[in-house]
Amino acid sequence: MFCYQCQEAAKGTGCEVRGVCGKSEDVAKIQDLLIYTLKGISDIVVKGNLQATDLGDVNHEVLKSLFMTITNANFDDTAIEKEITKMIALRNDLRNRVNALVQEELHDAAKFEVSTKEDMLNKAASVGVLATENVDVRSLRELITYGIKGLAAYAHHAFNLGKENVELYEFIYEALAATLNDSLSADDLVALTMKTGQFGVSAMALLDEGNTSKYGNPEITEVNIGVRNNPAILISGHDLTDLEQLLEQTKGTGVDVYTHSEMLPAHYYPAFKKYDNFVGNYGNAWWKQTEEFESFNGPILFTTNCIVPPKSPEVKSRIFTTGAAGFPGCAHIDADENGRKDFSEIIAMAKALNSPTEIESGKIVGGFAHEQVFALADKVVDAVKSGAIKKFFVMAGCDGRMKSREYYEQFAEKLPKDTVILTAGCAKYRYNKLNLGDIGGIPRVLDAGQCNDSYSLALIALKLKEVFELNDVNDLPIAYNIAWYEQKAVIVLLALLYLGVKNIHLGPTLPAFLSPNVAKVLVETFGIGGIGTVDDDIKMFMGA
Ligand code: SF4
Ligand code: SF3
Repeated sequence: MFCYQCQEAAKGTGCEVRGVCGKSEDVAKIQDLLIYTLKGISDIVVKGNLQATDLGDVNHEVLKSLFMTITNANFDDTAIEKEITKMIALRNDLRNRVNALVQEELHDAAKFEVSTKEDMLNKAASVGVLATENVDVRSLRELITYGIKGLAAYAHHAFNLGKENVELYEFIYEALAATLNDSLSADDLVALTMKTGQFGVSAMALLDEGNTSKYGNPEITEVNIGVRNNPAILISGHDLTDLEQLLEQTKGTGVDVYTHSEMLPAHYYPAFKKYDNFVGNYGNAWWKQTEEFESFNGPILFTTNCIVPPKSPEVKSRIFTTGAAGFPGCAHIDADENGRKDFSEIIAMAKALNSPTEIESGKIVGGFAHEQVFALADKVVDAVKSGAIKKFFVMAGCDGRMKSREYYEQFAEKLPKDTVILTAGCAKYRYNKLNLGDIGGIPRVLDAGQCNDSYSLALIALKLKEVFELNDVNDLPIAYNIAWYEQKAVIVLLALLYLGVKNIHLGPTLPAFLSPNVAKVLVETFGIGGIGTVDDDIKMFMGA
C-alpha cells in the first residue's frame, strides 16, 4: 500500500505498511481500486461525450464511492469490495452506450475486470498513487483527486438534502478523467487544480443552500456541554438529514440525543431547537472519541468521518454507521428506497444502557454563519473602524491527535486581545472552550459551523471587502492560519485559493503529497506557508 492523502502520513511521506489512521493494507489497496474504477467511469463519460444529466444513479454512486475513501470514513473492506463490484457493473453499462471507436480508445481503468477479492488486491497493486512515476504529475493528480473527494462529500450531503448541481458531476468526471491523461502538462494540471477550487466553492454553496433552506440560518446559540440523567445516543459526522431522522425517531421516547465533534453546529440551526431531547454536545474533536465514547455509555451513530478504530469490544458493540461511513463488525444502517433510515435498533440499545457520565459542564457559544454575522455587520465594522478589533484570524479546518497541534491552542491563547478568531470545522475544539472573552459584545471566537461552513467565512470576507470598499480581499485585516487533516480541508483550501485569498498558513505540517516543485508553485503564486513557533507567527501575522 501507499497512501499520503492526510496530514498523518507516516514519517511525513506516506503510509506503506498500515495507515496511522488504522487503515489496513487491504482497505488501502481496495480504496485505490475503487478510485481507479471511478476514473474509468469518468474516462467513458468524457470520451463518449455522455451527459451527466442522463447518468441517473451513477452520479450519486460516484459521490458515495469518493466519500468512502476519505480518511477515517470507511474501514470496512467488505463494503468497499461491494462498492467496486457495483461501480464496475455501472461502468460496463456506460461503456455499452458508447460506440466501438470510442471503446477502443478507452483507458484500462474503463475496461479491467475483477471478480474475487484476490483479483482486486492484485489489480490494486498496479493502479495506486505510485503508478504515476513523475513526482510532480503524481502530486498534482493527487491534489486534484483529494480535492474532488472533499467536493464529493459536500455534494453528497447536498444531494441528501434534495439539492443537486449537474455541473458538479460534469466537473468530477472531467477532473478524474484528466488524472488518467498522460498528455496533460504540469501547467494544465495546475489550471485544473484551480478549477477544482472553483467547483469546491459551488459545492459548499449548494450544501449551504441545502442546509439553510431546510433548517434555517444558523443563529447565535449557547450549547450545553453537560449531561442529563436519561439514556442517550451520540451522533457524529456531518450529515444533518441523518440527525433530523434520528431526532424525529427519538422524540417522546425518553432517549436524549447529543452531538459529537463535527455535529456540534447542528445546534445552531433553528429547526433542531424544537426537539427537547436534543440536549447538547458531548466531548470534543474526533480524535478524543476513544475515551469519550467509553464514558458516554450509550450507542454512537457515525454519519461520516472521522472514525477511530475502537480498541474496546464493548465500545465497538455500541457503534453504528450509516451513509458512506463503515467499520467492520459495526452495524450499518442503510436508507430504504425513500431515503428513510430505521434507527430503532439504536434507540432500543440506548434504553438498555446507562445515561452518559458527565465529563464537563457549562456552555459554549456558536452560530456565526454568514447571515448571523451580516446581522451584526454594523457592530463589527464599527469595532474595526474604532480600532477595537485590529485583526481577524481565520483558524478553520481540522483538529487531530498529533502533539504539534497544541500550537493552535497556544496560538489562540496568546493572540492579542484585540483580535477575533473566525473558525469552522473541528479545529475549533482547540480554542472554543478557552473563555477568550469578547470585544464590545462580539465573542473573540466566532464559530461558523462545520468545515463546509468555511464557505460562510469566505462570504464574510467578501462582505467586509464590499463594506470597506476594497478592491482586493487580501487588503482586509484578515490572516489565515488553517489546520488541516483530511481531504475536506483540501477542497476548502483550494476554494480559498480560487477566491483569491493569499498568504494562507497551513499546518501543523504541509501535505506530504505536495512535491517540492508543486509546493514551490503554491508558495510563489499564493504565498502559502507553514507554521513556525507561536510567538514568531503571532509577530509575523500582526506585523504584516
Ligand atoms: Fe496514512 Fe492518512 Fe492514508 Fe491513513 S489516510 S493511510 S493515516 S496517509
Ligand atoms: Fe474534522 Fe474529520 Fe476535518 Fe469536517 S471530523 S473537519 S477532521
